Parts: sequence; structure tokens; C-alpha cells
Amino acid sequence: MNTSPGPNGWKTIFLLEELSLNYEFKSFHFDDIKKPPFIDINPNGRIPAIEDPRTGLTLWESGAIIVEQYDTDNRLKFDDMIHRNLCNQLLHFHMSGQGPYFGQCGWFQHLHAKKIQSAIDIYANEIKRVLGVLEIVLSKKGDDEQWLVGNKMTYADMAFVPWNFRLSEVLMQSWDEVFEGTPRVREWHEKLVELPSWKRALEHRVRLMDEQRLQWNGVPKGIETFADYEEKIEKGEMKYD
Ligand SMILES: N[C@@H](CCC(=O)N[C@@H](CS)C(=O)NCC(=O)O)C(=O)O
Repeated sequence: MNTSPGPNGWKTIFLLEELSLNYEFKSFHFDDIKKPPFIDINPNGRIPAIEDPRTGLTLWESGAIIVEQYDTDNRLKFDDMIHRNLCNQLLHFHMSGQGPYFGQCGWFQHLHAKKIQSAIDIYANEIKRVLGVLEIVLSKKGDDEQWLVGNKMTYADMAFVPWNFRLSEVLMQSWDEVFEGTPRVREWHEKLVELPSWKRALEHRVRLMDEQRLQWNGVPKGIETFADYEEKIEKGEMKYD
């Protein structure tokens, strides 16, 4: 269950696609996720959430939805204690360090009714700091170990993609500026977004955004630019809770 613009749901879709699992989308408007039937599935009223008919498991919080029960060959995870813990560590860093700060930056940059430059700066600096931490993690790896943990891609790498993918819009910078000083992160990110599974996830995204009358960047159709959108938000012409 997903809302099309929010990055967190695409983490789940990316994993489902990478593991070639069968799944069915339920797409919700942001306006509908704080009320039934969605709130009956996730009392936190946020996406994503899954209902797994094979196991009876209902789950919310994207970091928890790593569908490891279906990764029986350990394609995206490790079996040994050390690497299992390291993956978990990076997933927690993503959930606490990347998601909330990147999200707040996007909020203050585009959706908050008043431009508060100091708030944008705080979160933009934090984004740069998080990218710097990832740069250190990747720089400590050997040349044949281009992933965050061990020598293969895991769910920990994949978790960072949907937010990193939006960074140019969130920071309002070119990709060269976004990745200035973090070349290993850029290389790693560019490898991840080339994966067919990510491309398939994006194809679904385009379709669902279209159904919800949204442009690729989340701006409603009929509004030309981010600047026009922000002006409408400032005038109270768009509704957010
Ligand atoms: N920690 C949660 C965050 C979920 C979250 O914030 N999702 C956003 C979309 S990316 C959402 O549903 N926002 C709607 C709202 O805040 O009302 C997770 O990772 O699942």
C-alpha cells in the first residue's frame, strides 16, 4: 500500500521487484491515509504498509518491511552474525538519519507555507553530513566491495535509493552539486538506479502519479513549476495537514 509521491513506499516496491515477488498495489491519496480503511491497517497513518496473505502478516514502517521471509537464498541479506548486524546498523542509520532529515528538508524547501531559510539550511546541512558518513563507509571498503556491507548488494543499500533519488529536487541543486565531495556515494547511487528492478518501480510510479493527477516531481498537473506550486501553498490554496 502506497501513496505515489512519497519515497518510503518505493523502498518496498524496489525490494519486491528485486526479489521478483508477486504483489498487488493498493494506491492511496495522501488525504485518505489518516482515515479508514488505511488507518485500520496502519494506525500511524503513513505509507507504506503491507498485508501478506501467505503468512497473515500485516506490517508498516518501511524499514521493517524487508520481506526477508521470501529471500530464502539470501540474495539481499547475509546469514552470518557479523554481516547481519552490519546490515541492520545501516538500515537503522537510513531510517533515523536519512529518511526523517531528507523528508524535513523537502518539506521546508517546498511544502511549508512560509519560507524559513534557517530550517532549510539545518536539514540541507544534515543531508550533506549523512552523505559524508556514507562516503566514509564506502571509502573504507576494498575495490571489489562496492556495497555498504560485505561484497554484495543488500536491502541496506537499496533502502537509501528512494530518498537519494529525490535529492536534486529536495536540495534544489544539480547532481554535481548534490554529490560534491562524495564521489563514492555518487558511484554507488548511480549503480543502484541502473538496476532493472528500480526502473520497473519507477514505471509503476509514473503510472500511479498519473492516476493521481500528479507530475513526476509531485507537483499537481496544471501547475507549471515548483515556484508556482510554492506560491499557491503560501497563499493557502493547497491543503496540507
Ligand atoms: N518511518 C515511516 C515513515 C513513513 C512516512 O513518513 N511516509 C510518508 C510518505 S513517504 C507519509 O505517509 N506521509 C504522510 C503524512 O505524513 O501524513 C516509514 O519509513 O514507513
